[in-house]
Amino acid sequence: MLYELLYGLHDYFSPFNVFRYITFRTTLAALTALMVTFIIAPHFIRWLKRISMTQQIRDDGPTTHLSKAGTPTMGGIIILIAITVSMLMWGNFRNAYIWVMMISLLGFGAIGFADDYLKSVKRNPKGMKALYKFGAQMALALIISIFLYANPADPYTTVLSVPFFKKWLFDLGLFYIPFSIFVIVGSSNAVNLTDGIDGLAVGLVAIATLASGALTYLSGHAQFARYLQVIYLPGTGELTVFCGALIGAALGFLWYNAYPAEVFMGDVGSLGLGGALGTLAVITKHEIVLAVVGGIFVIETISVILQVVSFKLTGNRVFKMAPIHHHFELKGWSEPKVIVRFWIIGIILALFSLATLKLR
Ligand code: 57M
Repeated sequence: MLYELLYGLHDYFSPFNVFRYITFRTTLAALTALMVTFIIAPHFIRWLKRISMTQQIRDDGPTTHLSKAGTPTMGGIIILIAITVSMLMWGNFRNAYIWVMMISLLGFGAIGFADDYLKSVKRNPKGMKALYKFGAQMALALIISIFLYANPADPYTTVLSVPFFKKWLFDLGLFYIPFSIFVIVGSSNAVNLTDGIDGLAVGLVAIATLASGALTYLSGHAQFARYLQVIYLPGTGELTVFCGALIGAALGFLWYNAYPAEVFMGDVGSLGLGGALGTLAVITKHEIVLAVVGGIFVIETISVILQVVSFKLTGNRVFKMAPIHHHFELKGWSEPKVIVRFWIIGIILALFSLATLKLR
């Protein structure tokens, strides 16, 4: 809204012309989300404690986690508020992609909120029935995918691009819809699984969004897209502003979620952020690149699948505990060491994903 007002005044005050630039608004969006997080987080954390919205710690996890009992959870609401306020100020809501991203972020966040509410308020350790939770995620991803599939503005809607192989463009046709659902729901749950030690998930989301934001800006910019020979997607460049808001909110939340965490984001945060990252990848045609940028999320998910399948088939565990961050905790790595080393790998994967732009 502020963007519309200020840019609309550029006829009378020419410096306001700067508000048309995505890079300028992305910076403002990041700083605004960061500031909003710093303003509301202390009060929100105190409120969560006051209403005993605290985490139940499972007794079958690493013993070091037992001391986390009583940590406030559902802090992801702070992230969603910060991003929403920032986007209302600096986002261009005449762009349909902005609406899709906000519906994805808040829709998956609402599903996570319902699960957290049942666990933390109703004291139901199982939370939402897995079938209902997964069904709700699939339904939301289906709505998003059908909207994008039917999107008349995007000539490449059903085309899958492959990193390094510029000429490889697969038109998925109607299969685009189940593929997109897989990417969006998979991404949402991968972040959810990863959010098991202090700051790990939100730090990796900030790193992945920084790289995805750069890719989004370039593929939404006609000249850059042509030079780098990536698919040019008119209108998607505006999503860079959303990435800025997300990074700002994630870094702000990390200030409080860093070890030892004062607050956990809850499923409201992890499902919302993961759903948004997956939706961004589908809109910008960087689905496979997302698997590289978010490589730790993929590794965490694969570790769970391997563990559960191995345990069910043979009764033996592949890891000391899944997801894999717990495996290293049980190997004796301190929690901060696991977190920082996973972040380092996340940064390396993000840099590698940016290299795919040139290595084609
Ligand atoms: C999401 N949630 C954390 C917090 C956070 C199939 C199985 C692998 C599923 C998986 C699972 O339940 N995943 C759910 C992970 C939980 O964090 C809460 O959940 C939100 C995110 N969704 O925001 O509210 C615990 O994680 C710790 N935590 C931190 N710092 C943070 O910043 O320390 C979270 C955020 C919190 C806190 O202890 O309570 C979670 O782990 O539940 N299950 C597991 O991950 C469990 N693994 C497991 O069962 N492995 C078995 C299976 C695969 C056969 C095995 O390896 O043998 C582990 N998680 C826990 N205890 N807590 C181990 C048991």
